[in-house]
Amino acid sequence: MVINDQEVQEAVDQFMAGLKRRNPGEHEFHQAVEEWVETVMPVAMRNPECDRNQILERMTEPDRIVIFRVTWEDDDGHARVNRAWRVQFNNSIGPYKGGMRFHPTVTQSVLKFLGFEQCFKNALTGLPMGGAKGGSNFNPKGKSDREVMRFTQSLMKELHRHIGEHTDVPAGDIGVGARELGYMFGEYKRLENEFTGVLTGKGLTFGGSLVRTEATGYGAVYFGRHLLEQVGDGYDGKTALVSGSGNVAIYAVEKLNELGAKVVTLSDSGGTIYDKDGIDAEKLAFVKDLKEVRRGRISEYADEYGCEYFEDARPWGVQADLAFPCATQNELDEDDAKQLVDNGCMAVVEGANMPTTLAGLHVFEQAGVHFAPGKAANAGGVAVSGLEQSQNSLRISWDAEEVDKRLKGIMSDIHDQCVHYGERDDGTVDYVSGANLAGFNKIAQAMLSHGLV
Ligand code: NDP
Ligand code: 2IT
Repeated sequence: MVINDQEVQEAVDQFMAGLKRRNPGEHEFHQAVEEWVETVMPVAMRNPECDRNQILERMTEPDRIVIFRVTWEDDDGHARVNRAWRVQFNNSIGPYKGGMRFHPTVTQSVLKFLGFEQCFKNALTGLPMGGAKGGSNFNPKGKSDREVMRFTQSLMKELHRHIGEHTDVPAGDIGVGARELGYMFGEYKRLENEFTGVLTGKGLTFGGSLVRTEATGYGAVYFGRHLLEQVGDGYDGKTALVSGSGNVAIYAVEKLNELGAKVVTLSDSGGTIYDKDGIDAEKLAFVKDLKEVRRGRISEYADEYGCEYFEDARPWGVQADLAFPCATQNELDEDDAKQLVDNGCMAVVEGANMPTTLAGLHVFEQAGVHFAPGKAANAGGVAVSGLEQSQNSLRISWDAEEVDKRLKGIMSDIHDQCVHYGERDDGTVDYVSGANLAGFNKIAQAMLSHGLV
């Protein structure tokens, strides 16, 4: 069936109008769906089964959302109230899987966009995982360990009834790391009297997987290596910008250093450090201690090493070959994209989820910048989470070499799928289309097999 661009655009506009009507004010969710539907609509229009079974409508409607109050007591004995959610988006190809985010900017819209993207990301890994996301508007910054513990325990008192190793397996995300996952696991175990792989990213002494901590950052850099090889290039001698200074950013820098690139920036919500000499292994050890142990600000790096610090700024004004946005959604907009293009940036690899705005993405597409979307490039984290589930089910632990080998294999396979579904006539690769279509095909097939559920 021949369908022209105008017909596709009209169908996209009509679909988005309906989605916006059904989900008013959920801007992040609208954005994630729009980026996706632009690429899958032509395929859906050519397949009458999609319309007959309302596949696009069903894929953009979460299976369920649980919303609940979390009451906890702060160190002064005052009651505090937060809101928490678990968005169980789609379990067609496996139990729900996806992280929990604790950050004051968390809303239902943010968690719906994250849960939606998680479905396709998880499908790309080749592992049996459906898509979900959860979290709370709780702000862990400035809270004592005991406050974080009490909040997390209170949250789990409700969440435990909605999750389980065969139902829904949460993990970490922004503001949820080893400490929070440890408390969550402890509380779940107490409430259910069961020691199971109900969470991933667990500590190594209670069922966690080696390389899970490093997996998202490492995986993004492995993906970037394939992307560069595809155009006959590599990391050696390249300068890279990394944003954020949390879990994903730190291990992206570690792997970029190992593979011969020089990273010159890191950031947090306070600003950006620019170290033109490069953030080498010794300086990165300082960042790990600063962020993972002392929970300090990135400006302290500039004090320590005497480099530049741009308050309230993001890294995208600095000249470099590569950009790895690894902080949060919409941290790279149209103007940032133009600046990167003007400065000769050749590739963007998303370590974060949806860090680039839709307008920014279109700037990169028009300029021919190689662009790896988060749902492909940052899938290494959830992939190793899937491997953690496998190890828990088998009651064994693989060594780091084995997990890293599997991670490399999965990232290579995701890259192959993107090329298979996204190769353009001129031989370049549209990774956004490729990732969306590969994930869509797999989930659509499973949904069609299951009937109208
Ligand atoms: P962390 O909490 O470890 O680090 C987040 C970093 O981003 C911090 O430097 C933080 O700065 C910064 N940041 C967060 N929110 C904002 C904001 N609104 N404005 C400016 N800076 C902000 O989280 P992760 O490293 O785990 O996650 C980073 C990104 O990667 C997220 O998009 C997440 O969804 C994605 N991701 C994470 C995976 C994982 O396995 N952890 C897997 C796949 C994707 P500050 O401390 O000042 O807030
Ligand atoms: O966005 C993500 O993929 C994650 N935060 C990791 C999810 C997981 O289940 O490991």
